[in-house]
Amino acid sequence: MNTVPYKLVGWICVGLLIAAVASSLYMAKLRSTTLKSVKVTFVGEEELRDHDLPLIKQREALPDYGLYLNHRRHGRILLNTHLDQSAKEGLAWDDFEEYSVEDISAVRLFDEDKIISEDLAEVRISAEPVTLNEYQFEFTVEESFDVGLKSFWDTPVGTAVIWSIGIVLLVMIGAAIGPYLS
Ligand SMILES: [Ca+2]
Ligand SMILES: [Ca+2]
Repeated sequence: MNTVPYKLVGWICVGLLIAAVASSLYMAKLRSTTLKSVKVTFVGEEELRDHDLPLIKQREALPDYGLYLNHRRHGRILLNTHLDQSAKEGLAWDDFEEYSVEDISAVRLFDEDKIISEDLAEVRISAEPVTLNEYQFEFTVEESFDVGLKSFWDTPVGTAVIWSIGIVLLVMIGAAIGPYLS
């Protein structure tokens, strides 16, 4: 009974497995910065209004701010809208699924409207506050290894790595029981 090829296959598999797991851990670490909240403050003089009519529907005239996250692989993710609220004191969005900042290419602010919503500003996530078109964006991030790993495994390379781990494990099981079958 010649067991050498099985041993060799086994060691190659162990090497591949270590490489696959190590690359996953490394990539997950790189992608672990997670977006937790976005705060938008209107810093200009005159904030937009839905209408300028005096006396009637003054509350409804306040803007209706909404946010989109632009996900690199899944497209636009719409967050909730703050209906009829000024952003002069700052409005926060913090109740949404966690995403790696590596996956979010841009954040877009708009005013929701029944007919056509108006885009107000689109910025990239940054450590420092960003101001565009009189809106200041502040981002809060947190480190999350889980989110980084999920993000990496969601990429084509990450998916290939998961498949290779699965295949290697199958080959290892085959190599382990192979000698007993031959
Ligand atoms: Ca409104
Ligand atoms: Ca509106």
